[in-house]
Amino acid sequence: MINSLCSKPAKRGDSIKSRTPAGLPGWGPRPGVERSGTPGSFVSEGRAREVGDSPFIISESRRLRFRTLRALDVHFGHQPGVPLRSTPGFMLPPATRVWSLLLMIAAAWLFLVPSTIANRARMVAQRPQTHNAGTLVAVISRADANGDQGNLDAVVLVDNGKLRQPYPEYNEAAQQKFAAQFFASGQKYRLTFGGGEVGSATIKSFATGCNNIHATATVEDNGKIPAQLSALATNSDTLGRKPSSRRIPTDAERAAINLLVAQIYRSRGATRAVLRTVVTTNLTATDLDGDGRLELIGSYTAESKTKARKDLLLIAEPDGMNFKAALVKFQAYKLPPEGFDSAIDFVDQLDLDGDGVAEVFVQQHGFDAYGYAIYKKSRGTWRQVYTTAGDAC
Ligand SMILES: [Ca+2]
Ligand SMILES: [Ca+2]
Repeated sequence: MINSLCSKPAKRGDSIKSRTPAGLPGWGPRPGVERSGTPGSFVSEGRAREVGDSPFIISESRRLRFRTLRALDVHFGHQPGVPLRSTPGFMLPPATRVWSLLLMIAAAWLFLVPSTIANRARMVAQRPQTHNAGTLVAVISRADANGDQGNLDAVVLVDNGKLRQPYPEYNEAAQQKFAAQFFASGQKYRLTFGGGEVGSATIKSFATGCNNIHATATVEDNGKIPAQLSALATNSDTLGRKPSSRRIPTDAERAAINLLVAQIYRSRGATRAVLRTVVTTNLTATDLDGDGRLELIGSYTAESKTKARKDLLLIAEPDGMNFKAALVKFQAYKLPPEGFDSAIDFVDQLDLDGDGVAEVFVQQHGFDAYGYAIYKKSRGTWRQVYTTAGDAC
C-alpha cells in the first residue's frame, strides 16, 4: 500500500522537528530554488559521470564487434583444433599462396560486409519505437491538491543507460523542437512512484515558463500519488516495471534515523542550540535495491539566529536493527539576504540503467530558480551523476 510520505508532526520531546514539505512546483520558478550551483555550499561532488559507465552495459558497437569476430571465424573456414599455419603440408608456391590469400580476403569481404550490414539493420529494426524519439523521464507535480491536472518538467533522456540533457539550455528553438516531439497534445506517459507504475498522464499542452518549457497533463493515478508529492513520468515501456515501494516511515524507523541525523550534525560542529533547530522537511521509506528492506531518504535543515544554514540530504540503509548513512550531502552556508536556501529534497526513485538499484531524483533549491539532480549507487558509493535546470527567472 502506498502512503503519503510527508513527515508526521514530531512527538513532544523529539530533538528533531518535522514539518510538512512545501508543495513541489512543476511550473516556473519557486522561491528558494536555483538553476545551477549552490551559493555557499562547501560540499564538493565528484565530476558528473554518465550512468553508461557501468561495466554491465554492453554498447551496440561492442556487440557488433563481437558478431564480426564470430563472422570472421566462420567465413575463413577455420576448422576447430586445426591451426591453419601449422597444418602439415601447407607449403604452396609463393605466387599460389599470394593468390590464395587474396581470394580468401575477397571471399571474407563478400560474406562479411552484407552480414554486418544485415546485423546492424536488424538491430535498428528491433529497437522499441520510443528509442528513436528517446526515452524521457520527467518530474510530474500536481497543479492543485484536489484536481487531476499535473505539470511536467522534462528532466533526462535515457539512451542505452546513458543520461542526456533533453535539450541545450537557453536554446528556444531546441526547446520548441523537443516540445513538438515529446509534449504534443494527447501524448501518453506512464507514471511511476516508488520505482513502480501507478497510473498515466496525458499531455494537454506546453508553454514556456521563465526560461524553460513545461507541459500540463491530465493525471490518472488511482489516488496513489499524494497531492503534495511529485512522481515521475516516462514514455518508456520498460522502466519502472517492478512493484512500487514507497511509504511513511514507522515510528521505530523515525527514531533510528533521528539518532543518526543528530550524530551527523554533531560530527560537523553543530552545537546543541543548532541541533534544536533541525527540521525534517521530508522523510521517505523506499526500497532502492529491491532486497525487500526499505532504505530511508531524508532532507533536513537547521538555521541559527545569524542565518547560518546547515542542510542535509541523507540516504540511510538498513544495518541490523538500525540504519547506516550511505549518502551524506551536508551543506553549510550563510542564507543570502533574499532568503533563498540551497536545500535538497527527495523527489522519487527509478532504476534508469537496469542494474537493479534505483537512481534517486532530487530537487535542488537555489537563487530564484530550481534544478534537478540524479544520484546513482556505483561500486557501493552514492554519487551525483546528473544535473539539469528546472527553471530560473
Ligand atoms: Ca533495500
Ligand atoms: Ca540503476
